[in-house]
Amino acid sequence: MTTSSSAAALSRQVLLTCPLDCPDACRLKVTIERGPDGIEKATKVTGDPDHPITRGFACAKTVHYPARQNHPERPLYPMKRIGGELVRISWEQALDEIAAHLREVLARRGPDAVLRYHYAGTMGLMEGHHVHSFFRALGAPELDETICSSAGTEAWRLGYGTRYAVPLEDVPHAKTIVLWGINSLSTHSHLTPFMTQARKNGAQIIHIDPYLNKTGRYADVHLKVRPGSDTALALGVAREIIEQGWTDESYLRDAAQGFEEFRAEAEQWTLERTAETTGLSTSQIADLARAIGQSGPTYIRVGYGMTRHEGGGTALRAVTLLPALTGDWRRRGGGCALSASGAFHLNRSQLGAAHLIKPEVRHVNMNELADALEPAGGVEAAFIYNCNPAVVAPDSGRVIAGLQRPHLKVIVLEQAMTETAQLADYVLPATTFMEHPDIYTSYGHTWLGYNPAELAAPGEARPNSWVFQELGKRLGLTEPSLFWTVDDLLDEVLSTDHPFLNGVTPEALKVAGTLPLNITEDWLPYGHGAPTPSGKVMFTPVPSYRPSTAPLSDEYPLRLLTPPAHHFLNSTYGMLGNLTKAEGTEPHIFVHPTDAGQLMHGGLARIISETGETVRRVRVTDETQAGVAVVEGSWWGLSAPDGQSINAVTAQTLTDLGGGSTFHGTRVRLEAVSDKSAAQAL
Ligand SMILES: Nc1nc2c(c(=O)[nH]1)N[C@H]1C(S)=C(S)[C@@H](COP(=O)(O)OP(=O)(O)OC[C@H]3O[C@@H](n4cnc5c(=O)[nH]c(N)nc54)[C@H](O)[C@@H]3O)O[C@H]1N2
Ligand SMILES: Nc1nc2c(c(=O)[nH]1)N[C@H]1C(S)=C(S)[C@@H](COP(=O)(O)OP(=O)(O)OC[C@H]3O[C@@H](n4cnc5c(=O)[nH]c(N)nc54)[C@H](O)[C@@H]3O)O[C@H]1N2
Ligand SMILES: [Mo]
Repeated sequence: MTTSSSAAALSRQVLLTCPLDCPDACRLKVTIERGPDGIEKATKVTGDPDHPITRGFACAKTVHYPARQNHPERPLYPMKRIGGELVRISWEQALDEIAAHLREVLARRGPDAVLRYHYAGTMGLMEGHHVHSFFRALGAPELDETICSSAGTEAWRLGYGTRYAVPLEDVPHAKTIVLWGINSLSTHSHLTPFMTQARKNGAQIIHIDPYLNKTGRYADVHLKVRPGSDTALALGVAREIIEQGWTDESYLRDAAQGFEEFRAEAEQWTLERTAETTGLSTSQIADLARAIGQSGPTYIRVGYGMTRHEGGGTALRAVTLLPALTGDWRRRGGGCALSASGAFHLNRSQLGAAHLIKPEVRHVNMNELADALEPAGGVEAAFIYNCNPAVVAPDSGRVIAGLQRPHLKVIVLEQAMTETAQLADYVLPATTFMEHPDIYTSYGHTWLGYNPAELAAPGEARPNSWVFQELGKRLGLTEPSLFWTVDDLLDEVLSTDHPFLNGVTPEALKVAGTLPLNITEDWLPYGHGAPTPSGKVMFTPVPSYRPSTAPLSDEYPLRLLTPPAHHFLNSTYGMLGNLTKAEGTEPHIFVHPTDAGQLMHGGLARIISETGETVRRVRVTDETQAGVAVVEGSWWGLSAPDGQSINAVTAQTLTDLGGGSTFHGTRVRLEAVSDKSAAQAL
């Protein structure tokens, strides 16, 4: 696509899939301009008006992508720490030295001493997934990718098997929409037009979240549930649905298994007991049950928020079984959505050289990075890519200390000088999604995307895959899949005859740029059962409510939630956050008036948990509830008054299912600090 005839060579527009970790996987319209120096740069990002999910708009975060891509502090050359400073070196030197270190560590200690650490900075199949093949060829530990979705994924697997979701296009058919543990207006913004359409068709929108945010304000009803109590709420709702006779007996008989055991559990959750546990009123719970049980199809969009607690997997299981009670899976627009990922039935057998994983290989749970970096963990080379653990990993103080241990070489592949990159022994400059080709799935919709490299890499930035191939050559690795191109990978992942991929050929995808999976419009993912071993939706093992093993106490009277912010994607765009700091923006802690005590609105508070301490400016607001404090967003630590990430106070505690993270389950106390003493702590 080319614009402006006289300036044809100066400005053009291209369509590319957004690579960031978000369900929307938007089709972006990117304006590229050629400067007087002849160098092309992206200058503007909007949404593709013709893409049925993106619908012409980019989110409040990604409109800033050109600013981060063209940021003056973006690393563009390899760097090595020499005498405490990061100094520019050549690629040859960087790769030769890193390979030599690896050879030495492998000979002396074996592959257990080499750790890869990454997450979904890019969701590209090549730069985000296939690159792990280098480490699998070495036999290095498996990283269990638990920081985000594993509790939810495991909960869904137990109930439903493969992760399918109600198609977004069907949402306008729903008569009740329940947004449960998701701040979708910020974190899944392309759902909003579908909900607005449903609302025009008469739907009621209910938001279940411990504090009032953009989504609560958009909804018709906001239910301020007590954190960690969703299992109780779902069981209370289930009891009411059963008592009132709103269950779908034919669905329960034909498509589900274990309902009788579930009913016995739900029976214990009277409205009164549910109210006591959840902090809601009996009438709010009864109304919720009526809306879900009686309105015609109910669409329940669950988010990861409810899963980021000790009992988070069970909570998600309890909530997601509700449409099996009502049989809503049989009605268009009815059912539940967590992730649509399962619909991409790609051939993943060699993705990331998965075929090389040995049963005896050591596993590292990525939520336990702080432990893994302790001297006893024995790691001597850590490769960090697509991730910013100094900010996003729990117990970040100990992570930061670990990254600085003298016996450990830290190699960070990055597009930004993150706080992790600033701690590295080697920083290797990475390309962005506009500068490398890749393949993209989505967890919010069912379109597959392919991006060519639209821009030349600036400076000496290189794709992750290039770095690992160069290291592989230096180490004499012969695993063929390590040396695949994106075209090879595309051929491989599409080499399957699953009907959803009929017509989705490499050639067609590369011409179109994005293609929908071959799913019929009347598809009801769990209308007749589920792809579990029994073929049924599983009510067993029955979800049962367990209170937190770390209850609130006099010492720690508040539960701290740390959910995503509207303008950040995890810590991505944090760099821009630093720029806006100059305009007076910084992370705040929201505190309910009844908990404010000595704290001043606009003053500073020390947040103290069992893990650590950090300082934030206070906003006293009744948007939260008594006993609950909130800090939105994984801001770069240096945006905060004391230079620390909020993860200085979160813990490695894992969820009941899937070994997941518990970012919203921290118990804390707050102490007032003067601006002066906070400044001295810097
Ligand atoms: N703007 C923006 N968008 C993003 C991201 C971002 O950082 N910023 N991150 C992306 C990523 S990686 C992810 S995983 C998703 C996450 O997106 P979500 O799934 O929306 O985020 P969560 O952290 O899971 O929190 C969602 C909501 O759950 C609430 N919550 C916390 N505890 C509980 C509870 O016990 N019960 C209930 N019912 N609610 C609770 C929180 O207050 C929060 O408002 O968003 C993606 N999109
Ligand atoms: N307290 C608290 N902590 C949280 C959360 C929370 O809700 N509360 N959310 C958690 C969740 S859900 C998630 S998913 C994690 C996310 O945590 P991360 O995966 O660390 O996500 P980001 O902070 O966005 O950092 C991604 C990094 O990858 C880099 N990157 C992007 N593309 C490429 C590439 O092609 N190559 C290379 N080499 N680098 C690239 C970006 O520049 C960016 O610095 O954070 C978790 N941490
Ligand atoms: Mo995430």
